[in-house]
Amino acid sequence: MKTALITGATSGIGRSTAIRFAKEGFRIILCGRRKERLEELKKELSVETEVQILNFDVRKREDVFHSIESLPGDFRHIDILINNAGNAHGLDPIQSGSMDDWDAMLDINVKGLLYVSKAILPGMMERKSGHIINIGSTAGKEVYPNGNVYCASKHAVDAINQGMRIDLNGNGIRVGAINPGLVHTEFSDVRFKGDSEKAEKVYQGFKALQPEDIADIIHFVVTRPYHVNIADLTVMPTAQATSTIVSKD
Ligand code: NDP
Ligand code: 8X3
Repeated sequence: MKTALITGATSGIGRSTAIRFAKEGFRIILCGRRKERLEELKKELSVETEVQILNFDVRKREDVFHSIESLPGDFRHIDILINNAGNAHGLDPIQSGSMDDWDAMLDINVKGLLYVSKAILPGMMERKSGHIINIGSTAGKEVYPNGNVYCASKHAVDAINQGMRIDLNGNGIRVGAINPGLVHTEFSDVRFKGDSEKAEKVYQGFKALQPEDIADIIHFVVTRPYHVNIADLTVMPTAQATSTIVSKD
């Protein structure tokens, strides 16, 4: 039975991936800050598989390491790491952007991903096997108006994904990124700080990707034969051509 650790499992893409992995018989470690949601999901998925929860903020280095070191028995042998935790905070021109938003995006999307990877890599190196999937974004492939620092954080994920693959080459560890376009999750609620009307508008007038669509792709990627590494995959709704070109009713 393979063990997968999923960051950002309380919502959206991470939650759907956990549900899909449980159905497919993976042992799962659910991570996130919202403890109640983790406990609820653990209860739901424990019917199908073995589940552990780790309640930490990816920004807090020591908590990341303590949490991962606290894992019991078979859960310590992590085969698959889904680096998914992250969000956009704000959608403002650079000249009026909030520095707190900038800190949040760089600390969570970039440094948080690095801390979690650093805590898990020694085990993968020792076993000479493992699979790391970094959730990037189309925002890591192009820059759109007012996306500035979020786009920078996802361009960093793109660079880290390539860097990891280069540096880990020869160690039997697969590294790849999945870069989604518009996915209907809590992403825009977070970006617009709870303004649900604004958030819902983002997904109106076209069929956005659903978190289950990304979970399906993640499942496909991790179930390829071991010599096959999907290095970089971009997926958009059919209605989307670029970050700014979306065909709406
Ligand atoms: P959601 O807001 O639905 O989920 C975000 C998840 O990240 C939550 O589980 C949240 O958990 C977790 N998270 C956020 N901050 C922290 C933190 N400081 N420490 C630990 N966990 C944290 O959004 P999505 O599912 O859409 O986003 C998941 C990933 O997909 C992100 O990296 C995002 O950038 C990326 N993405 C999303 C797209 C979209 O259109 N939705 C498109 C392209 C990429 P909690 O708050 O409980 O800690
Ligand atoms: C999320 C997609 O277009 O809002 O990464 O940046 S977008």
